[in-house]
Amino acid sequence: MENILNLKSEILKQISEANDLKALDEIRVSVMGKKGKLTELMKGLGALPLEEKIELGKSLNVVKSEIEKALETQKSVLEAKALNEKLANETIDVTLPIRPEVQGRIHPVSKIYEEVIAIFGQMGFDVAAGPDIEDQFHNFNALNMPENHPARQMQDTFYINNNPEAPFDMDSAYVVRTHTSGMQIRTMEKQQPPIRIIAPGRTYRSDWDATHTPMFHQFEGLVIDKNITMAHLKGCLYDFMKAFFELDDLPVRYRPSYFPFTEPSAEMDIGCLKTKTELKIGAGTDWLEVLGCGMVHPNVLKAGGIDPDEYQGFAFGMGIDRLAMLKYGIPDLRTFFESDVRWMKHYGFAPLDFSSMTGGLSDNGGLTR
Ligand code: 2NL
Repeated sequence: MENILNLKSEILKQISEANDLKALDEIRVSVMGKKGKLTELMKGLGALPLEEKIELGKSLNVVKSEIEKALETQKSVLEAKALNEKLANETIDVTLPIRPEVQGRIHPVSKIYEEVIAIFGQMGFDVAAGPDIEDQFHNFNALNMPENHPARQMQDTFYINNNPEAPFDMDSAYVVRTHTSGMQIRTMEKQQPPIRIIAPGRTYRSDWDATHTPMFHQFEGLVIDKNITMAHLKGCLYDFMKAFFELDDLPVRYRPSYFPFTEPSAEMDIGCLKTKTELKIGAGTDWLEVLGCGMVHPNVLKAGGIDPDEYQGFAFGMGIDRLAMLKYGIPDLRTFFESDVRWMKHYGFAPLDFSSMTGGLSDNGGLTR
């Protein structure tokens, strides 16, 4: 009996001295756990004579509930203490500035891509989509470029070996598209006029210098209806150039040219001033070639399933990368695709700054480029 009372006061002392919840739980286990001191004593009761068993059992139960109560009390004391410590230490200074987020940048090509779509979207053009890997009909034949056409030669076009098991067959091979025209042919196949689309996307040619990369971006446009003329072509492209370069008064001229898929064909120049170090668009006496265009060749209409005696239209094509180089004064095209973050920091645009005709095409959300 004496022992039990000693043990009790010893345990109660330990409990009151426990500093944290972990220590308290260790005490609980050492007393009430499977091999705990009190548990062992309870187990020992079985071996005692009845009288003693009853008396000792009673006292042990009293001691046990006292200890349980003490554990419970100390537990809430320690929990309150832990919470108070947390509240005291973990203060939040709401006046601190937010941590700087790592912010991505919009690539100049993506920026121009959006701008071009915004301008032509405003003029009522749809945006076509199509595969990067084309069959030769959609990339060449339908565009009035027969089998022996020089542009089909291996040195310009990337041919795809469809079947590595068989010897390479140039005639049936697929190509990675050398222009986006295949999309326009596919649109004609699906849809009768009126057609008013632009076809932007990646294009591929085997070429590598300061103004040529093997992958580059292009957009082409196609307008077909019953009475579309060269006057529509001129008005449409003039409006586009003024919107794109954000100039109300932009000198333009059209020079006769040749493309297999248009007749007549022309190249469009815009007025500019070229100095040794600078290119200023919209002023001066120099000319800069910006795109190719023309009236769609009857053979191309036929290949797309459109009757050239009933319909006619114009088409144009230009390089998106070249436009970006011109608009932002970036000298080497190869740097566009090197994925250098320093380059992106310098030439890239603030994210979430979408190009729109109302919001300002080249507005940069108040952030520097
Ligand atoms: C250039 C010239 C051009 C076209 C592309 C075209 C497409 C169809 C029918 C007729 Cl489906 N023409 N595209 C027409 C004229 C010029 O591109 O210098 N591109 C970078």
